Amino acid sequence: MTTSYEQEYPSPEGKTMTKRILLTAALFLTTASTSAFAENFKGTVSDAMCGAKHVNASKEDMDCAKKCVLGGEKAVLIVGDKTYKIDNQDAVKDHIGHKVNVTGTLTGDTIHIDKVTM
Ligand SMILES: [Cu+2]
Repeated sequence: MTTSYEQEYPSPEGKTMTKRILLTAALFLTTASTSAFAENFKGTVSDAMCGAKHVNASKEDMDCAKKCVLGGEKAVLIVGDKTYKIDNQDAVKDHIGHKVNVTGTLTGDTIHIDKVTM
């Protein structure tokens, strides 16, 4: 009576759940080991079209950068001679053209911003 013998053991649902917990733990470990630490960046928020042209953050620069971003350009962060893309554009929408201190996580050439201060 193979059928009744199997029924005394944990149901298939039980096994699936254990697998799911293990999978979740594996995913968590992977995420934890690959995610970078938050870093500080000191730079100028500009737009993707003008880029480093607005690095001085003069009134003209701010006006132009704002116009460009409102016109659909993506905001970028200029740090030294590097231009970083910004993952969460909303974080800098009030700082277009400003010199800022940014705390965020860099992945490739894109920063996900946690905090912006002036
Ligand atoms: Cu511009």
